[in-house]
Amino acid sequence: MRFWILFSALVTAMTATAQFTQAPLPYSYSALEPYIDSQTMEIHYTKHHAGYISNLNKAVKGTPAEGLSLTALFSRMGEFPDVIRNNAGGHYNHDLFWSVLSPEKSDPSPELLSAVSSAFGNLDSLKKRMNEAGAKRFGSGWAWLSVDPNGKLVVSSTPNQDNPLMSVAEVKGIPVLGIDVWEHAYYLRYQNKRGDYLAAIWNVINWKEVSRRYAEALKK
Ligand code: MN3
Repeated sequence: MRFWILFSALVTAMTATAQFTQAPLPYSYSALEPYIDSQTMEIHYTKHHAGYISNLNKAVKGTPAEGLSLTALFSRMGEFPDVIRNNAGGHYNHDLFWSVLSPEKSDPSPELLSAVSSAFGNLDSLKKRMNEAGAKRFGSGWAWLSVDPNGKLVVSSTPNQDNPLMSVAEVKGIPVLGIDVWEHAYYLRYQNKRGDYLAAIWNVINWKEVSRRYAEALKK
């Protein structure tokens, strides 16, 4: 554990000059076992997410996108090449994904629960809607729960590394929960059974963080 903290600090120091950096994972690679296996977590965090950040830093350098925040990039997505869209999305989406997972059990806040009830009926219906959105996504992408511009909860899905903050998204909103349905998120443990992965992931959802994001999104 101590080595891991030192290692994370070293990586942070080495990448300090880059515009976009990777926050430490808030738990160990094995923390979400048996629902998400340790090897998947390690490869996902150290190779996939880290790769999006490194490619994003390279892609913005010396272009009009340099110095813009992720949300600024997303709001003007049509102006930038796909390499920025894919890697900026890849960075933001994974950052959000790690934060909405946790080995510690928690419950949605009363405010979130009440919004879920009025939008979907109950929590189980929300899970069903999210799982359908994830299962129906052809190829790679994400399932999202977002607060739409009218302050209502909405479920959607995006292809590749797109997200609901992007000006190019079909359904726009501020995401409060995102589930990665790329094969790299589940293949080692679940192989082609995306539905089994989606059913299992609800055991490790960090409802405390989803509730915090919901409260934040309503203020915007
Ligand atoms: Mn991923």
